Amino acid sequence: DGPSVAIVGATGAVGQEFLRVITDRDFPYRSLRLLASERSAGKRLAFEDREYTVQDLAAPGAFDGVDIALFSAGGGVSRKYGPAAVASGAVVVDNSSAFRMDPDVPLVIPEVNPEAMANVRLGQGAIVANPNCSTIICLMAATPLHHHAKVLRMVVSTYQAASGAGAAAMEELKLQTKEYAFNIFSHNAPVLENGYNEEEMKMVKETRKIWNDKDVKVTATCIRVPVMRAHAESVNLQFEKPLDEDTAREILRAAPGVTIVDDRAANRFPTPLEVSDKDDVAVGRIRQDLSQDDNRGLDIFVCGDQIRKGAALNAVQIAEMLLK
Ligand code: A2P
Ligand code: 11C
Repeated sequence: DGPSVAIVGATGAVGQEFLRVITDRDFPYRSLRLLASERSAGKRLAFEDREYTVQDLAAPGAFDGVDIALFSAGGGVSRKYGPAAVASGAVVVDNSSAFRMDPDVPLVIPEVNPEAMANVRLGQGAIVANPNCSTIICLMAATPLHHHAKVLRMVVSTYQAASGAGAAAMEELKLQTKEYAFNIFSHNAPVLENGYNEEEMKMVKETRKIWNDKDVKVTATCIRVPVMRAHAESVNLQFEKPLDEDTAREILRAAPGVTIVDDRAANRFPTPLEVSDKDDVAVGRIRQDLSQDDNRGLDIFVCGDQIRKGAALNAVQIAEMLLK
């Protein structure tokens, strides 16, 4: 029982994680179709006591009978094949940036803005966009604080894992660790006219859309570090109302999908390694920002698994909402 599911980009880093998350969460499905490029067509993949043959996404009828299509094969693939999946009646949960800023497409973090999906129904073709991983990981921790004291301005600095650039980049990090180990570099996304790179601008624009707040000020600096699969982010928040750090800690303790790791005495705080393969985003270094008056600022440090909550888990949670 359950929906008929297709995974587009099934051979990739996120595609493979979709499968693990489906198993871990016992996501119900009637049938499963694994789609990738013609390079992988014919490849056999074992999953949950069955063997599947990877099919060519470009073959006719790739989406016939599909209820939910989880896309993670890059923006170009989503733009090219997403509309065909929608036309055949599927709800596309798209992990790429292709449709995120389209005003008709909900951009959803289930713990943050589930209401954005109110008009999406299984059986009526539609696209739901998964935000960028850095945005998801940041907003998992920042949103509960925002709801309490209203963020006016947010300054983010990221330390991003290789996984965000795909399976090939993870392999490259393994092979070339000697070169990467003693260095970090500015995120590989193209740099725009205003000096920001695309990854940084995603954080700015997606936060405004997800919070439905066109006035919130956001700035970001995105850096790639030699870490395999979890992003770390330093987040500075400026609030409209005062928020003391003890209250912030209580709010975060109650926040779904968030774990506090904040042991000052033992100098134990979130690390990318510890959150790898975990669902929750870890938050620590929770402290009042000294540079702001009247408890109107906080600094926090968050880590989250880029492939999991930053991509596959968030998308499967969106799919679960469709089943309710
Ligand atoms: P393939 O393995 O056949 O190249 P990653 O993000 O880890 O690099 O993975 C990218 C995923 O997207 C892979 O599953 C890859 O399939 C798939 N993909 C890339 N380009 C295309 C394409 N033109 N058509 C279908 N799938 C594609
Ligand atoms: C990274 N955030 O870590 C990127 C990867 O818009 O979904 C995913 C890009 C996106 O490099």
